[in-house]
Amino acid sequence: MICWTSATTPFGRKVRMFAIEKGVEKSIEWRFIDPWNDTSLQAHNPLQKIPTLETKDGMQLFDSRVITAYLDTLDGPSLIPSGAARFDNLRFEAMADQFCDAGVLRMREGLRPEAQRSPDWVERQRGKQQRVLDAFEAELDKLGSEPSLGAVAVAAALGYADFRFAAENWRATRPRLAAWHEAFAKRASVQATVPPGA
Ligand SMILES: N[C@@H](CCC(=O)N[C@@H](CS)C(=O)NCC(=O)O)C(=O)O
Repeated sequence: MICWTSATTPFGRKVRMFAIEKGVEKSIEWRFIDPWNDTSLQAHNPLQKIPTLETKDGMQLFDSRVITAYLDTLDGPSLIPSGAARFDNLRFEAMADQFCDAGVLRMREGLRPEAQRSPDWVERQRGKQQRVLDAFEAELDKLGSEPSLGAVAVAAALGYADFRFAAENWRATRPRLAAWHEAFAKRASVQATVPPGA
């Protein structure tokens, strides 16, 4: 299998952590690219976004949620529980991914010429991020300490918060989440995927 990703994308980091926890990372060739400029990715994903996974059967899978769902079907322990816990996990993944979506939008807005930037738009995205972090703190009991889909997704989002928005100090008002992250971040899957310079 081939996965197009980068060293800094939080969505790709979630997929890499998931693959490590699942025990399938070595069956994937990880190709780091710049999705903003590398149009060759369009041959695999019309959206030209990372992560994109090509399976052994030649399926081109995206986005990251489809990739984690696929990887979970491979040999190895399932990281997505069944029953009600399944939807807790999918919900955590949705919140974590959209935390990162909001972050990417903020980052990209900051790269536009100053006269074209919208402070309202940035604030709207920042508000989404703050509410997601509050929801993580409030719902932590459902997350647990095992390396589930939800846990990996939340760890990727918090890693992204530390990487891009460290000055906002998410830990200051979320002590339970901070303790959870400190423990989870000791896992090899988290350590092996830290973005360069983070
Ligand atoms: N919902 C997507 C988001 C992927 C995404 O936004 N990736 C960014 C990099 S962090 C990207 O490839 N952006 C290129 C673009 O939007 O053209 C997922 O979960 O995979």
